[in-house]
Amino acid sequence: MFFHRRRRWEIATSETTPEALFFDRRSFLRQSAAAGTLMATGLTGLTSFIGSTTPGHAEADPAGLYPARPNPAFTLDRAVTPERINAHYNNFYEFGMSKSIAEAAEALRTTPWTVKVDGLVEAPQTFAFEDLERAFPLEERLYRHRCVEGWSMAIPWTGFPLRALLSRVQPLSAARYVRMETFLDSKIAPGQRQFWYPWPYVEGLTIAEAANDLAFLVTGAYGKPLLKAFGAPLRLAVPWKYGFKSIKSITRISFVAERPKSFWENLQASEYGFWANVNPAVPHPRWSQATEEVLGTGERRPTLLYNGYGEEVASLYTGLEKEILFR
Ligand SMILES: Nc1nc2c(c(=O)[nH]1)N[C@H]1C(S)=C(S)[C@@H](COP(=O)(O)O)O[C@H]1N2
Ligand SMILES: [Mo]
Repeated sequence: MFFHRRRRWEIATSETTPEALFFDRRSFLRQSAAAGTLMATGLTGLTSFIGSTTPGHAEADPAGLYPARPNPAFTLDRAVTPERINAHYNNFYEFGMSKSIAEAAEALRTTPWTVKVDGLVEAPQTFAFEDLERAFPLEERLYRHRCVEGWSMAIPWTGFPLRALLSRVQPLSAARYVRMETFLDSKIAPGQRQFWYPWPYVEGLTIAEAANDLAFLVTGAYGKPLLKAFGAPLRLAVPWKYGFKSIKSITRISFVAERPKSFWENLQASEYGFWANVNPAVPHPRWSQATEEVLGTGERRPTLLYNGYGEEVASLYTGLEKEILFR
């Protein structure tokens, strides 16, 4: 059946179904009641999405690390999403609830930037971002990216496998999970003034997931250092999981014994779990996951189990069938 659809990036944000909708309605009402008026926040979330053609300013590349060598092992079954589309359709709640946070994200200061690696490791270490970026060989990989809201993109990420960092810092055997955390600075991130969100953004993986070759620490995209809207200067890409697992603007990576509770799980555990592996057969409480809109094309495609990465990751989940693996 053919549906005539406006392209997603032409749809007003108010018509889309952002991940936060369930919660935002309540918080909006709560805040409105507190302020005694319906004027308060929330309204920014209703601003129409108007894409411009200029992406944000790329970070400097003094060491000439970009573009990095493409790794031919990572190919796509679809075209790369144009950068101008990707750069103006983002989820980055620190900078607002709409998809058009690119301008607001320019307030992020990424120099200096440190990444603290701590917890249950042989060699805890705080890296200056420039050192981290130079400490591991960078490569470019083409990855699919699937948001639980039902849209997808295809992105040339630059970075290095998370497991390279693991071998550098040597997790202890007591470490069972990797917990990752985003910056916390409400002076520059207006979203973080919305006190009802459990800031900072937190995500986590098991050690086995983190050691899988696909788990990628991203420092660049489209052959350049990361734009701020993409989560500069360091983000994660775990393409077999829903996009919310791919945490942006990471400041801390901790090796821990207990399963970390993520930002979204804290907000709404019935909708967002720890595993969040892509599965077209398991609907999210608010969205079918059977198909996805390929941003930039108007095309709708069947979604693939593990977002098409089953060969690489399915074995991570043998013996875990009792877990809620697909939410
Ligand atoms: N710190 C942080 N990381 C985040 C988010 C966020 O709001 N804050 N949103 C997540 C969600 S829901 C998705 S779909 C992806 C979006 O990445 P993109 O904007 O590069 O497409 O980032 C994820 N990482
Ligand atoms: Mo998402």
